[in-house]
Amino acid sequence: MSAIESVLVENRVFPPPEAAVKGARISGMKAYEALCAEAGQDFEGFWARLARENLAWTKPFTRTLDESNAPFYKWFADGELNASANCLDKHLGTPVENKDAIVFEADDGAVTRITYKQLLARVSQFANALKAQGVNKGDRVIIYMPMTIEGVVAMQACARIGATHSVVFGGFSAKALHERIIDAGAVAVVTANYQMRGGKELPLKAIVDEAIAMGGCNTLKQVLVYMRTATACNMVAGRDQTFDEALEGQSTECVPVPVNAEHPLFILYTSGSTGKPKGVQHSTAGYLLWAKVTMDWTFDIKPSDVFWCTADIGWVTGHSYVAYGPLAAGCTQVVFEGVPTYPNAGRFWDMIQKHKVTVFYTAPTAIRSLIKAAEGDEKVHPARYDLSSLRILGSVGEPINPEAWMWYHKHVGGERCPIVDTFWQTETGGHMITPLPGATPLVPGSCTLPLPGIMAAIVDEVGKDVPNGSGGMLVVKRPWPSMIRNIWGDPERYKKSYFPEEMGGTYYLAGDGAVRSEDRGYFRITGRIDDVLNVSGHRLGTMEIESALVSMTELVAEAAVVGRPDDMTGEAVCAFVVLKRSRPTGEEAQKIATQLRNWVAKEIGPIAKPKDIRFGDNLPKTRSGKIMRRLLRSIARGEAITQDTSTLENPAILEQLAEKL
Ligand code: 6R9
Repeated sequence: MSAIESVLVENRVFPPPEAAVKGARISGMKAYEALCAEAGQDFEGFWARLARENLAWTKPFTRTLDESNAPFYKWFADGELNASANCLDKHLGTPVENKDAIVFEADDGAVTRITYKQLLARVSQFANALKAQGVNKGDRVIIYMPMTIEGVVAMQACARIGATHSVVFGGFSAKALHERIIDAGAVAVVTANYQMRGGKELPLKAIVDEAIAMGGCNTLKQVLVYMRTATACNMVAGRDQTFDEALEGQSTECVPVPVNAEHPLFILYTSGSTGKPKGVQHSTAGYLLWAKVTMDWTFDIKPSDVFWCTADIGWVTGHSYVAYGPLAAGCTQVVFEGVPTYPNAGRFWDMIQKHKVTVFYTAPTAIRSLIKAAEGDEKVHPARYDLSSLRILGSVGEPINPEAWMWYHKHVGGERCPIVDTFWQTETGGHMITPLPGATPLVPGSCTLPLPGIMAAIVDEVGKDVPNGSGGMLVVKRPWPSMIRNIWGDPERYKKSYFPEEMGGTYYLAGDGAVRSEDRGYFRITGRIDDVLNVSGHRLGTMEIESALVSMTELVAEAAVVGRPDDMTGEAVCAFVVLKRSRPTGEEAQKIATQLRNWVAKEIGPIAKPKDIRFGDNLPKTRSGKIMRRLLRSIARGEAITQDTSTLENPAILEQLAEKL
């Protein structure tokens, strides 16, 4: 049975264990329903209450929601605050100040701890260093860092002085970095000499140099380099400084700069359905509010918790649930530099045991690969570790198939930990649809119900609700504080991408298909409805990969990229390629495929490498020259073509493309 089929017939229900309900911040479905009712009756009052209770304001807001220029919504717009002060300073003088904020485990297993008070000093000192480099409120700073305490420090330091950060995932290529430096108009890049992953030392600074050498980074003045390893790297005099040089003589005190609630805290680039990545712009107050509240609600965070989110700070999950949420919530969190399979596939279980992790949040793709490893080698099976500290498990990034859910529940959670399958996106800032650990009965493979205040629905093309049991498009009918505010520098694209006119222009369109169950009204995400793939929880635009392939101008004439289901990575990238030379076969085809894969890795990053590559003399096209992608999707899945091919100009091509390398 395929994953999708088994979800359709899923009828197992797991009510929250009594121990999870008792003492939960949202205890029982009645408590959840009461919050939903509060939001339903007085929408603005509900959000205003949360914003007053959960954030420290230097200037209180008087107006909650401004819809006068929809869909450019403003929240708490006349209020002022500082995000870093809300994560660090607010704990001063409380029992939190001397507890560990971060327990950092390096790739090689070395552990470093830092208390809230020490972290505040580090962030303040780095903020002063940024100021000394001429970085001002409103400036953009690119952060291209490994998973380290320093990565979090850099983000918090930007927030402290009101600079807008844009973190670029350390696995992205020089070209991707170059594009983001220019689009954001960054004044500084914060990076490291190298990063350590799976025992290997991988360059970062060299990639920054390569990106800058591509030219056009006219706004960029400074590069700050964290020396993660002892290996020297190229330093450009007058432009580059090590952290030690930049921090030298800087005070460990820095008054946080109050910013307007709507001030852009960060820009994070993500794939859309066209070739150019979208710079998703987030606010300060609304964003931070939801990062904090979802820590409390979804993860039921208590002062005694040890929270571990395995996401990299290069993704939105690493923003909301590493760099901001856990600190705003005042818990201890684990930050991990390495990979789940080094030195062996028991690494996660070993770390949970060692650090007594209580709330663990990871991605289905990691779970699936660890299941496979555990089935092949009993030594890395979670049963070999003491995971009794765990009380809540989380999943994010892609749909979790019920088989993986059941394994996670049984072997990691010991059948006692609720699993929160959190649906959300870069654009939503924080969780949208998710179970609550002390309230929601769980159904494997379903993200269940929207959080209070999130007016999610499933509609047809014109925005009309579809009945439960029928598939449609996932929308959010009312704005919410942590929503995307703009696409950096492209308000038209913001409107066009997310607020379709046909639906009235104010519904937020998530870009995912979904269906609600007939019995409980539970949401299940069925996958993207646009040309975006989800590979191992990472969003990739098919157009981005196509443009990377055709930019190999010597070799490639034309390329079309589609996705197909994959047991391990959720979806896999399949590229259909027409070369400028004759169609290769056999060993030669293999060689060219490798060349193309390496090129894509260089242009975008290794995560975008096509798994399947097929060569054709041409692509299936209509008489008007349009590529028929639905046919390519069937071929990629290895399905027989049942669609109407009468408009196809060159039907013979289908057989050729169906040939595997
Ligand atoms: C947080 C994050 C967003 C896309 C989203 C959807 C998929 C995320 C999911 C899920 C099913 C879940 N997605 N969580 N699908 N169940 N629990 O992943 O952000 O990288 O922007 O990806 O991921 O397709 O639209 P982002």
